[in-house]
Order: sequence, then structure tokens, then C-alpha cells
Amino acid sequence: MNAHLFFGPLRWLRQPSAKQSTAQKEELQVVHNHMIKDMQKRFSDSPVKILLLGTAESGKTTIFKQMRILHINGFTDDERRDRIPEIYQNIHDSIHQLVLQMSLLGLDFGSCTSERSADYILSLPGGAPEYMNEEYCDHVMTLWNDVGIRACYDRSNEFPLLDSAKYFLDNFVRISDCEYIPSTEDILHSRKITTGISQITFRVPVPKSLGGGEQEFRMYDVGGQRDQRNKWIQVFEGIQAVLFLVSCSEFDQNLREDPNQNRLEEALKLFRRVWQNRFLASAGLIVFINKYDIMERKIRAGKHIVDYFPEYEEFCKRPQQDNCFDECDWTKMFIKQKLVDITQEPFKRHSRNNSDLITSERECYYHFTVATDTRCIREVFSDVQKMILSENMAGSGLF
Ligand SMILES: Nc1nc2c(ncn2[C@@H]2O[C@H](COP(=O)(O)OP(=O)(O)OP(=O)(O)O)[C@@H](O)[C@H]2O)c(=O)[nH]1
Ligand SMILES: [Mg+2]
Repeated sequence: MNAHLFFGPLRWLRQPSAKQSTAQKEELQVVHNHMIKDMQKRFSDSPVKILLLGTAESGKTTIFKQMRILHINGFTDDERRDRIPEIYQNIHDSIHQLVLQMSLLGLDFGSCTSERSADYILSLPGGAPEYMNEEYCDHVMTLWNDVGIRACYDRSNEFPLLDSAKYFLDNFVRISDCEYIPSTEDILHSRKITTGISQITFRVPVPKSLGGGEQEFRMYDVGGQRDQRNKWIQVFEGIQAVLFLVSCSEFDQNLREDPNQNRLEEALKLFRRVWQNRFLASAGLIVFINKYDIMERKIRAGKHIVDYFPEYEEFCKRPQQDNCFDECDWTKMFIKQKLVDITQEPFKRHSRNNSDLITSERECYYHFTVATDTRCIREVFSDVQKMILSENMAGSGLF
């Protein structure tokens, strides 16, 4: 169904007004109730389509996995076991990258034993071992405990390293056990680049205030790397809400696909293109300002957004914002403001004969999220779901 039609039908149908006679009121009430039932049936018959968008590694697939955990039945033991090669690969890529960067950054290992472990890792072919043999595990552990490798990790904003590197290496003893079955948290932290388009369908209960019953949702996940974005248009048709993910921890990192491009700058540019995209003009837009756990860790470790976005200094001179107590809060607000500013920019909308300069009056909604935290996503998604349903109902003229 076309998203515009979904948001806009039956605006003429209003509740009976005080000026009408009792007979007219009763008649209208019957029609009104009938229409509510009809709308509810139509909503639950046709899925609400949500599209996840954002740059690479912003957390789209992690949200997708959360929907499975929250609204379907999570992962079976077989499905968990199927993830083992991916997790081993994440560990291998992380330690391999750290070892490689040691010489590029001119860092020294803390011991000769670590140097030998580094030679061992570099001598292996690119893929992770199929199972964790003792020799491999000893070398990984030696390296992860090395002071030089830790110094290298502290500079990991200067090269591409998986965000979950620390999580997996800290949990290496558990993961390398021969009886290992990935936990839900492990699955949420594992990373595999998305190259196709995936969809998941689930039903959620609708609050009584919005008519009760159940609503079907269909969520689409796409790849965020530059060479994947030309596929996005295939799923624009009928989308009612776009969940746009921006990783707020990436202010000091550059893209894997273009080492000269700041990741947060890229995310903002992409957001502008999505906000102004005419095929998505009638879809609701919700932004997840994601990975604030990593952002907070970075700021506590002494990183500052002002070193990458000098305009932050001016921003902080504004009158104290309600929720800003420390640098983490100011950084979050600064990034949010950048997104808000984009939604207020006039832009050109091309029609058949002319191109008008317009400012969109659409509402955009913002949430700060940690996509790997199921509790956080449960709360945020419940708000998102209510918002989408009430927008649909409001569009129907019934509420
Ligand atoms: N700590 C932390 N890690 C996160 C968060 N969100 C995502 N991650 C991790 O970041 C990595 C990348 O997340 P994905 O969900 O694969 O990113 P994506 O947007 O699907 O990336 P593409 O498929 O390349 O477009 C994974 O290892 C996730 O576990 C977060 O809020 N906090
Ligand atoms: Mg993905």
C-alpha cells in the first residue's frame, strides 16, 4: 500500500458534534464505530513497513536482531551454533588488525613473547581457525594482555577496528571453550557486513488506547556501505517509517571505504539525503542516535568532539540546556542539534516543470540508543511503535 494513502484516508469522518440532533448523533456514532473497526482491520491486515537506514556499522542489523529477540522467539541452539564462525572471524580480524597497526603506528610490544605471538598471528591465512586450538588461544591471550597492544587499542579511532573487539577479546576464555554456545549478547555484538536486503515480520499487541488487538510490522535491513546504497530504492515503496541510525561514537573515526572522510560527517550528509528524498517524503522519520555507550567511554578516556567539529565550542556557549550536565550530555545534544538543523534547511524539490525551494514540515523523532542493549531497545521501540500507530490513526481522522 502507498504510504501516503496509509497516512491520509478518511480525514472527513469526524466524531458527532454538539450541534447535531440525537438521531443524527446516534447514526454518526454507529458509522464512526464501524469505521474504527474497519480501520483497525485494515491496519492489522496490512503490515506497517519500517526501513532501517544509516551508514555502515551504525547498528541497523543489531536493531534487526533485537526485533527477533523481542517479538519472535530469539535464537535456537542450532542458530546460535551457526554464529560461531562469524564470532571467531570477528576475534581473528580484531587481533590481526591490532597486530598489523603496531608497526604502522610505531608502537613496541611489551615482551619478546608477544612479538613471537604477533609473528604467529601474521603468519596465519586471513580466515579464523575452524576451532580454537590451544596454540592459537595462547597467542591471542598473550597479545590481548600486552601493554603495547592495549596502547594500540587506545588509538583504534585511527584505523578501522570492530566496535566489539574489546567485548570479544575480554570474553575470549569463555568463547574459546570447546563447548561454547554463543549467548544472546554475543550474537548482538557479532558483526557481519550486510550486502543484500533482509526482512523480518512480527506482530505486536496494540495498546487499548489505540484500538487494541495486534499489528503486524515488517522491517527491512539494508547494507550501509557506500556501494550498497544504490539498492535501497528497491524497498522505498510503501514504507511508513524510516528508522535512521547515526552512531554518535564515530566523531573521531574515518570511513573504511574512504579513509579521508569523517564518519559522523558522512552520516549527517546521508541523513540530509534521506530527509530530502522525495520517495520517502510521506514516511515518518525516526532517528536513533546510537552507540552512546561507546561515545561515553571515549569521552571518559579523554577524547573530545571539539577536536573534530570545532563549532562544538560555540554550541556550548548557548544557555545551559535542561539535560546537559557534563561533556557526554553536551556531545549528545550537539549531534542531535546537527540533525535538527538539517531538517530545517530549505531544499529543492523537483517537479515536472519547475523546482521549488521548500522546507519540510514533517516531524522528526529522536532517541538515544544502545542497540546491543535489549532493555533499551524494548523501551524505545515501544515508543516508536505507539508513535507510528497513532500517526496512522491521526491520519485516518478517527482520533
Ligand atoms: N557497544 C555497542 N555496539 C554496538 C551498538 N550498536 C551496534 N553495535 C555493534 O556495532 C557493530 C556494527 O553493527 P551492525 O548492526 O552490524 O551495523 P550495520 O549498520 O548493520 O552495518 P552494515 O551492515 O555494514 O550497514 C556490531 O558489532 C554491533 O554489535 C551500540 O549501541 N553499542
Ligand atoms: Mg548490517
